Amino acid sequence: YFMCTAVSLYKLITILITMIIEYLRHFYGYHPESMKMKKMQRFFGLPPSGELTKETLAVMKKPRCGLSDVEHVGETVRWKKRKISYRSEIINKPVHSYCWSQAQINGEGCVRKAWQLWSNVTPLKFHKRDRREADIVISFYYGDHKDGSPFDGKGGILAHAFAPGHGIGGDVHFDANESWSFNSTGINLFAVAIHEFGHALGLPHSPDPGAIMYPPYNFDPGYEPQLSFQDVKDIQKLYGELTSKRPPPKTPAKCDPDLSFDAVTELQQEVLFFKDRFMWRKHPQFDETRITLISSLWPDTVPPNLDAVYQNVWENVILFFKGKKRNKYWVLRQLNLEEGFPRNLSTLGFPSRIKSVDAALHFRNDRYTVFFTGDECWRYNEQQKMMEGSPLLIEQQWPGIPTPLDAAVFYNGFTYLYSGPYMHEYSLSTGRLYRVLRNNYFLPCSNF
Ligand SMILES: [Ca+2]
Ligand SMILES: [Ca+2]
Ligand SMILES: [Ca+2]
Ligand SMILES: [Zn+2]
Ligand SMILES: [Zn+2]
Repeated sequence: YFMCTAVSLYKLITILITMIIEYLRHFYGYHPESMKMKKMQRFFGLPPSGELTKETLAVMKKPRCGLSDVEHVGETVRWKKRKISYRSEIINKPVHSYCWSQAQINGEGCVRKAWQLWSNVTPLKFHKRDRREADIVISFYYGDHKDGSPFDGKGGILAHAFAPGHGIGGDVHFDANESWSFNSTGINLFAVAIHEFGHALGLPHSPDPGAIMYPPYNFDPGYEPQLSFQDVKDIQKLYGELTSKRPPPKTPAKCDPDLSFDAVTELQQEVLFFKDRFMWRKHPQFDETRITLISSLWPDTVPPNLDAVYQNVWENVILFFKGKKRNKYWVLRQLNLEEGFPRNLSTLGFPSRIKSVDAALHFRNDRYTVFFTGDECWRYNEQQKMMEGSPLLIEQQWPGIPTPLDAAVFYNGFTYLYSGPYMHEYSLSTGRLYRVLRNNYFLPCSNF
């Protein structure tokens, strides 16, 4: 009897201790790491699960700027003058130093060109000094270079810069171990220079994925690096305005009442909304949706300004369409492009008059896909890999939708067809139109 009591007492105490620990863990930290992770996931437009998912790891491993993104401490400092000098000091002469001598970009060195982007929109003037002391010293360094932030060899951190100030203030360091280039073969020096120069002028990182001050490296061969609307706004706050001839590109906003989508698709449990170079990811477990770059999930393989996207669950692939001039489609398994792609649209069985598709709707259970082109829709049999019969009129299937469509998706047991700033909700079985909603219905309007 005594033994029995002792055992249950012991058990009881163990249970109590476990409960206390759980309680403490719940309220304090346990999760300082996971909180940090969530913060980071939010910053990069990932579902904020707080867990180190494969995708989170991929984002963390992306080449990037060495300055911290999430915590920006202290006041912003700026240069208290308009004429700023710089000097390019190429210690150890990395092979890539040809940037400085060769006139690669618009007949100028890429450094000069990068400064120009900032001086185009502010009253700032930058001039190069070869010998005398300069405000901003630009150098290439290998590994530890005695400023407390050693470089990490090829990949990872690409560069860092110091906020305006004396001495090392304003200086810009590039990791000499990177394979710097002017195109997309290595790391594009021009793109990184514009970003680092922003720091040298006092700008922190921006959570706007369209901004040059967004921390991960995201050079897109089809998109010439330039300041975004947000970059211009931020730098002008520090130094004042200078009206530029060309308005800077604005990152699409989900609160914009005129917002339309290029494409919408399901992907596992998520719904992805594509627009230009960007996308929003709607995860059923999280209310928050943040904008992110398409290239943050599918690096380099998927082009911007897509026509249509759908996931084929049976074959575990996702298909991207982009037409008019290119008239192609891409098939990705996991995050990798399948061999032989992109392929011509006609290989799916479209007649030659069809140069592009407006939207695609994949019927998972019946294993076919409907493609929308103008006021017609085509039924593609995914099992037999062939187009079924001739096209039908969209209005016969889904009455009330203005054509051409922008996008189409199944979600929560409904069919959603997008046209302009509106989304049309249809019954899955009868095809009856239930509601006409704003495009951001699934992307609650809050900042980003
Ligand atoms: Ca590096
Ligand atoms: Ca300096
Ligand atoms: Ca479209
Ligand atoms: Zn940075
Ligand atoms: Zn350094």
